[in-house]
Amino acid sequence: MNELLWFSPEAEAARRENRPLVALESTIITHGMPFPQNLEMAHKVEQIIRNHDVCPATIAIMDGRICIGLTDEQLKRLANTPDARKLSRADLAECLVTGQTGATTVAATMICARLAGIDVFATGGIGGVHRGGEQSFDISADLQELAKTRVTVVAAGAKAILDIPKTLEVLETLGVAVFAYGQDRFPAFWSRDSGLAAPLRADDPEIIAKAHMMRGQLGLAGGQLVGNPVPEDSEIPADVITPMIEAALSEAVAKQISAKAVTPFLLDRIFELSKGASLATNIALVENNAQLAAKIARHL
Ligand code: PSU
Ligand code: MN
Repeated sequence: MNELLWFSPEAEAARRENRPLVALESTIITHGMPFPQNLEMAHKVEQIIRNHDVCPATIAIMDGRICIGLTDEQLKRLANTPDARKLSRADLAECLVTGQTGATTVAATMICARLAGIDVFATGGIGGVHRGGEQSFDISADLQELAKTRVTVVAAGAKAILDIPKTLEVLETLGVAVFAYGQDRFPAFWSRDSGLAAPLRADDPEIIAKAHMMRGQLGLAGGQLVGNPVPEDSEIPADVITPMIEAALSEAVAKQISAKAVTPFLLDRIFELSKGASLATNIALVENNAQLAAKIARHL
């Protein structure tokens, strides 16, 4: 395993000094945002975590190894690799063996964070049950991973491109702890309110950290999902974003987009349809999630 896991100098130093780390995913960089905003976002989010005296560790597969933390050069290279693989549990091993460059989704980032002993992970939004999932069976492997791997994931909820009620039902079935942070309702990525009650509410990062450790003590597999609402001044009202989501979804059906391509296609179309407004919100909420993840990590 030591040969497979590569720690950036910064992450290595944090480990040696027993300082907390927060994992960050890389699919958001390669498949979630256009260049150069993706690189700017990645740098900014890492800096936010450092400002809390916590070490950021962006995770990706490069040069046949699992990189826990990326140097500036590696981050730049990844943000400029448009054909990087989008990796989940199913294809992580094959990518390592073939030596390709791979970006990790929520699921793959959780696996790698666990291997590296990192408990907290910040991202934008998680994958979930797609609309029409009862027909297509398109359910993100992120949900299964939350059931299996003990990492606390801070996200702004699930996007309304998904079926949020079904996503919450599946998470409940799988025994995943799902919190809303600071409010009763589960957030919906661009908007603060999905209209659905969150199963759990947390107002204090320390409780989230303690619940994470208690799951470990109880021997419960699986992690926690913390839905952190986007800051009010960056929110896109539901009535503005909904028609764009509907348009993107119809296009995806017409073009018969399937499997791994669905989420990147929808994100890209909504970015275009909103003339970039969706991206500004996306960046603001990832920054907000990085703050909360750093606070949770400090309590662990
Ligand atoms: N949702 C977002 N932004 C993202 C993703 C999801 O709002 O960038 C990415 C994450 O990496 C997530 C993945 O783990 O898409 C889910 O893909 P799929 O739906 O194919 O499982
Ligand atoms: Mn899918």
